[in-house]
Amino acid sequence: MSAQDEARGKGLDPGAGHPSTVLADFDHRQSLSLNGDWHIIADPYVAGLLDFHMHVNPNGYFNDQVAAPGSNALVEYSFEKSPTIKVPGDWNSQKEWLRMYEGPLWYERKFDYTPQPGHRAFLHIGAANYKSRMFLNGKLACDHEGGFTTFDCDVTGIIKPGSNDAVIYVDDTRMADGIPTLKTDWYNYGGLTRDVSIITTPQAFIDDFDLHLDRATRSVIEGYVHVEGAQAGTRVSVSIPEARLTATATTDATGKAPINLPAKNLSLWAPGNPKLYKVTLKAGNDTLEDDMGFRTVEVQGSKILLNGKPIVLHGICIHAEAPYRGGRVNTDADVATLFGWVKDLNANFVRLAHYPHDVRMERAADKLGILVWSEVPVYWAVHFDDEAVFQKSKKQLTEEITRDRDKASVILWSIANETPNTEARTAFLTRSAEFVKSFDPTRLVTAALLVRGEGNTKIIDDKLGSALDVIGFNEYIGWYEKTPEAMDQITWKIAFDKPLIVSEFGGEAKAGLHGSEHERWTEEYEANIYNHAIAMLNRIPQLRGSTPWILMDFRSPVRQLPGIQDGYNRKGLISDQGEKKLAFGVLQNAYKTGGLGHAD
Ligand code: GCB
Repeated sequence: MSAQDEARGKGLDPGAGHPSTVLADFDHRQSLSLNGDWHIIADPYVAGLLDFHMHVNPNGYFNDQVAAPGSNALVEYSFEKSPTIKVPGDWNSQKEWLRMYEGPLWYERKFDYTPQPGHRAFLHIGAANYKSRMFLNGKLACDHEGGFTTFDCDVTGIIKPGSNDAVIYVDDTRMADGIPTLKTDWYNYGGLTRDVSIITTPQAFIDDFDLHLDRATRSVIEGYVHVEGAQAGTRVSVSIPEARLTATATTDATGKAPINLPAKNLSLWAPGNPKLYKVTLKAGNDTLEDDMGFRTVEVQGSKILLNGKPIVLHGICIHAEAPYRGGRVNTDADVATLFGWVKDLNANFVRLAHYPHDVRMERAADKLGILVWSEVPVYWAVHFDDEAVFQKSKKQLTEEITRDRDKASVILWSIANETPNTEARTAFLTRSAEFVKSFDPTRLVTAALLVRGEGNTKIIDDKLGSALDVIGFNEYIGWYEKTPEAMDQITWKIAFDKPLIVSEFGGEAKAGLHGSEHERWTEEYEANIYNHAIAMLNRIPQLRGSTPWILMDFRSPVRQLPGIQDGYNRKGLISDQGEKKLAFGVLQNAYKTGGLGHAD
């Protein structure tokens, strides 16, 4: 049990805290940035929350007390006198003494705010890894679990004119029953790793919407607009001025207004034509703008159709690891570097592994015409037999989809990566797939599966495949088994008439280390794996896409080999310092010549 659970058990503010929400299209809302310096107190013994008998301490750090000058009050902490770190940013990369720290840590800052009459205010958190509690002016605004999804806390009732005091408790203790669980092959960067802001909305406002092109005719934009706090019968409009289109509707008792907008002559979004329209949504006093592309994606037999035409996905996996500086991707510059490399690779697709990334990634993909596989960190051996864990995964999927269903680039929701083939796992993930299909029926559901082998035959028959639209599979022949040359003898047996994406393959190389193509860790060895893998994978007729592992080297505590790994997984095509390895050129060339996968 974590300290947070302990505190919850002891009833910290019972009933006072409320759950977070996710505001669709939050990045087009009026906002006050709270990025910048925040005071921090690392609190491994949770002194800021619990007293010596583990009862909630009513004078916890969330009160942000200051002993008045000259007073004799006992206050055993001071945010004011504590060091600061930057938000957004994990704590590990910013202070040497926090490099390996995993546990609770408090953030504090003050800000001025002028509430607007008739408006609501939300504390927006781009990501807080892993559990967090948001306090404003000493009151609990909301709590949240999940380190990579974006969320918003309604602070309308507690924000005040003038100076406000925000205190945020973030605990990145890895949890057996968390998502992800205790073990991952990535670094557990703790803290407020993405933007933090205050978002202002009208009292009744558009909090969620789904507007997509219908698959059957590609000439109607259908979906809904949801208005939070609306009275039934509130008028809603959706317009696309450039295409001279407008639809109106009214909300029902739940605040939902169905949209059906005939839209015959839209220029359809696709790689090569990343056309975005300005879309204006109105409801009562609220106006929200978005930049949206319109396209369809579907499966026909073993093909993937984009706007009705078969497509081959030339992709690459990306972790949210910031190039050159480490830590998490959270700036426009990070995103520009990563997508610059993706373009250079001649790719049209990315797998954003293994968790939801900063929204800047999907926004950039929308603009650049790059298709996206988006994933939740149901990774390896999460506790599939625990209903509470299923509910956590469902919540993360809900948050991820609510945030990104307005992005044309996102075509695949991935519900898991490399999970053990057990009955409990299959039941859990079949439910996840069903949930995603009902929550967003316009996109495709996938997962990265493991492959089994019998001699030189590789078999993809994991039962979970039945629940998926597109089957992802990871294979590491030449690295974790056999030799690169052994791939020449491999044949494939696929149990499903469905599209396949090879969601990972590769091997490690230290940038600048050269030698024979048979010598592990050299650039030549990694390139050799790519050469043989491309030839082998092309023998799978229904291979519709590829996302080799991985664009850039990334930090991982399970990669210890001194002089080579030094705490990094070196399977990047590019080092964390931007050096391209030989394998980059191999894949770049394959993608240029259309030489990996088949559209039909
Ligand atoms: C995998 C995992 C990925 C690892 C990679 C590796 O199969 O999905 O997260 O980093 O292998 O390098 O072993």
